[in-house]
Amino acid sequence: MKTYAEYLQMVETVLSAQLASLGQIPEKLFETMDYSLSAGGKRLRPVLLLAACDTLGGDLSEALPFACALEMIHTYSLIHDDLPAMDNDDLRRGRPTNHKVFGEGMAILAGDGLLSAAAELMLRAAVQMGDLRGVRAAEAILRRAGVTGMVAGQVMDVTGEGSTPTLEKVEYIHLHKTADLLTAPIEAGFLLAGATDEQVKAGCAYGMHLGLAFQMVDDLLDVEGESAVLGKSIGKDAAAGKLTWVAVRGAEQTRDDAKEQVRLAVEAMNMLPGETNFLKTLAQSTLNRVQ
Ligand code: GRG
Repeated sequence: MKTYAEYLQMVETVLSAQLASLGQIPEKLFETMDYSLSAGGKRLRPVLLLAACDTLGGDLSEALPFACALEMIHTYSLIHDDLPAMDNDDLRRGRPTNHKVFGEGMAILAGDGLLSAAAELMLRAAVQMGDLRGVRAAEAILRRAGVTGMVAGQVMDVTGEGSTPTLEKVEYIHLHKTADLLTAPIEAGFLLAGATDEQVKAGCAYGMHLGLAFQMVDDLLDVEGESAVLGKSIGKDAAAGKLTWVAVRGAEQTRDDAKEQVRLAVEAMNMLPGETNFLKTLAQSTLNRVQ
């Protein structure tokens, strides 16, 4: 197993090059996509994918294109979420948002481009692998990013704005908008490593609990965090009447709920062979994150 910084470095080194490897991308389109893609961020999803694959003894060079593709999908979702028609944000990853720099039309196209590039990269890698592991990993990532996953969660987030917050609605948003895209790397990383169905199931349970905890802490940071450290605006959820965990449960209970989700994530990892300490520690660190 490697450290977080080492997995992150593996991703940073090839991320823009993976995009460029698709061929003759119009210069303006590449610049717009790469502006957000290379802006940093924690790279949590690709790091999770590499670590999950490593945990079960998989081949990291096979997993790398899938890790990059997942970060492209995450970046597209941030670009589209920041648009005036959605969250209308000016600041992301410490930089002006994509549409502020390139205009709304190009920001929409950059998101479209990143999503389709991700699918193309994963399927190209799957063809090269020549067995079904890559296809299954691509399917898992696209499913969790898609119309029963992140997009479904975002729809509830957008349409629920201003409505009465209920636990049922907020749980649906957290599970799909956030937890699905944090489960995707574990599911895909395990599939690439040739995991059994039972192992994939335990990995998905870990991802779901980690994702719920991550979003609970995100909701807390929107109330209590620092914009300069987070690299994005804060205080917007309550102002926009967003359905958040804090709105339903209050800050104190949200902290306890997040702790419980982390406990369940760690418990799910206990059922697995291999060096699971990295994933356990990462789940625990979610509770203290300030970014
Ligand atoms: C546009 C279909 C569509 C979905 C958008 C990403 C998203 C869904 C909404 C952004 C707002 C939000 C709070 C999403 C929940 C997931 C989340 C906390 C995203 C931010 O992820 P980080 O903290 O960001 O991993 P970095 O910049 O570190 O990658």
